[in-house]
Amino acid sequence: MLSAIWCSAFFYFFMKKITKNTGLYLILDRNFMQNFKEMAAYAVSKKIEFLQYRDKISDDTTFRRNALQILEITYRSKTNLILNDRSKIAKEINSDGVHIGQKDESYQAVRELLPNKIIGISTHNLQQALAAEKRGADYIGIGPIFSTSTKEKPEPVLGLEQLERIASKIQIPKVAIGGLNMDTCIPVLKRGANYCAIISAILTAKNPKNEIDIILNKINKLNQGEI
Ligand code: TZP
Ligand code: MG
Repeated sequence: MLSAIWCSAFFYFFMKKITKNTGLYLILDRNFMQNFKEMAAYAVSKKIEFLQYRDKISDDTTFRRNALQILEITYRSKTNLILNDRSKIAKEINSDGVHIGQKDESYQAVRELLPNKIIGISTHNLQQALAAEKRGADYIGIGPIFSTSTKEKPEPVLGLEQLERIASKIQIPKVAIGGLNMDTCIPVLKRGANYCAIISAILTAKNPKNEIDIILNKINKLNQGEI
């Protein structure tokens, strides 16, 4: 009995949690890069709360290898490693969570597989957002906020007003996505999102680390009420 309590306390201590502060949610997308280690290490050094590995092209073996390389860097840190889809690999390697879309594996199946992990669900309208919250998602993605060429066949653009309307009715953390960059991230956070998820604006920047620094500085200023 006592050892069971110690065991749960141990896991509770090491389980990562979402702070629901405002922040950056960096997505390392295989289409834009092959060497993830440097960016993962930078994300950890900057205490970025979410790092997602998104890979629509690799087979499971390559996906697992890349995800493990990133996990080796994030697992002792404050950075949560979220895998896009592939919940079985998330289970195998013990990542911090999984992100699923509306047409991916069912939330219920993923929750059964990963009862204590972070599960995020992409949503594209208020109805989907409310449904995701009710099912028990740990956070929702809301998007695309602005137009993006990163995602194939994106849903219609929501814009800031729709974002605000959806965000105001949802209690769990909200991750805005789609066309976000150093200029659009702050307006999105001001409209009620907790995190800006960014792919191309960072990964295609001449100096991705510098881009991250600029965005984090702006978020810091926002948190301090300076902007
Ligand atoms: N879901 C909605 S928009 C999007 C995803 C995965 C792509 C976002 O990429 P970018 O380059 O930050 O616009
Ligand atoms: Mg998906």
